Amino acid sequence: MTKFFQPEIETASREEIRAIQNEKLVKQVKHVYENVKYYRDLMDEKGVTPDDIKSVDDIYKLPFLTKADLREAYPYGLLGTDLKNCVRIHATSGTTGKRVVAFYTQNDIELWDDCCARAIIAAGGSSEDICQVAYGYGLFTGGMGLHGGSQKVGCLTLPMSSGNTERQIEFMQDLHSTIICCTPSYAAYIGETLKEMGLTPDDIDLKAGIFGAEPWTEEMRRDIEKSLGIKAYDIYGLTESTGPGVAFECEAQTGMHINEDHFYAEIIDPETGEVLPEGSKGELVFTNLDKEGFPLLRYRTRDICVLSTEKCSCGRTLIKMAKPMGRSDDMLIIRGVNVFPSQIETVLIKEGYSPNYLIEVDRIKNNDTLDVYVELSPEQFSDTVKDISKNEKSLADAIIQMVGIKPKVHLVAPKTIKRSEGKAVRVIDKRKLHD
Ligand code: DLL
Repeated sequence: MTKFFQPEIETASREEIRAIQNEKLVKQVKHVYENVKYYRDLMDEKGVTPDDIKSVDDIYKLPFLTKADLREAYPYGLLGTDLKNCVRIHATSGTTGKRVVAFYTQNDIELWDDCCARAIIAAGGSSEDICQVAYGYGLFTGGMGLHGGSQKVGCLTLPMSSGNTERQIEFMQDLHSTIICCTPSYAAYIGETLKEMGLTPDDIDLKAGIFGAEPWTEEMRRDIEKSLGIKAYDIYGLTESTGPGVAFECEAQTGMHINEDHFYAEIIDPETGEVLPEGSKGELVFTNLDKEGFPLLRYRTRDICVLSTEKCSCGRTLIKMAKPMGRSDDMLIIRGVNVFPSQIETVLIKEGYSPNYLIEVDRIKNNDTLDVYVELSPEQFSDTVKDISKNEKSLADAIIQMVGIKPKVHLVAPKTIKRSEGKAVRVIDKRKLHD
């Protein structure tokens, strides 16, 4: 079985990768300077010219782009080529403000498909596989991205999109799907539905899942692997950079290899913007090295993670990023303490609860409150009221240990928390309503 989709890149020496990046960056900066007025103005303001960028060592000289820039330049201000050369757009859902619209030329789509094909092969996929794509299709990049990768590998591709969960399982059984691609929260829901339909992992042929688009914990990974009888692989990406496939996990399951021939990654201090050395935790910044439609340079993702060039047992030399445990703007500050929803998820699953939960933050009489609603399984629900309140207390204690502040835990009846077919909504911050 082929282990790599493009071994010449995936296993190139670090020097070769660096040489490719240097060459592409110099070309891309020149191109952007000449063609994207918005970015040229930022460079002029900073007093940088394309001649100042001779290799990736000079990248720190370039200005950053932020989500605010994307909003200001919406929709065409950061376009890198004539609109007539573009063949597709994708967009973010725009729940946190104006949506981001990204443009793709035919070449951009080809390279994006390659990135997703690398991810599918790394998850053990081949042209023998039947790949069920249950990410949403449409403006969201998940469906079309994995779809393109799956076809490139030569898998039989099932463009299911998300939702209609029982039908997903019927197709899975009838067509013998071997790979599923969807968000981790939807994978958990599919696992739950499988059980409710009276089926077990032995009744389906899935062997691998490629899950991303939202933060998920190692505990959740184990839960999904068990409920579907598969190996679960992480995949990362963002609309601004292209979509899924910016980075992907291999069999080592210890972080995601970044497709460095297309995306140059940096970790910066989110406060000062200073580039941090390898191994430091900070904000991930990406430069599109060869994107034509939407060539963003030094885009601040707000995702917090760590990079590592440590040798990987899979043989790939591409740098690895750790699982991002949320965006800097997902971080809740409750009574002055930083809390990531993923920390609470880790505790819940470790304590034997389901990944169906909702965190509600509010401010009452100037005091922040933290309520965690956790759904019980039907077996857990049959406990007595006394047991349930004892369990609420012990779960609250476990959460204090992890995050340092006391929540009010509510163990609620099965099926009372809304299931996710795409990106799960884990937090309701009511304080924002009062502001
Ligand atoms: O979520 C692209 C995607 C689709 C990735 C399918 C993987 C699979 P956006 O909707 O623009 O694009 O959201 C991008 O989602 O900045 C991260 O905060 C988060 N994210 C994406 N993948 C992961 C992951 C798609 N594997 C934003 N782990 C990113 C944690 C992730 N967070």
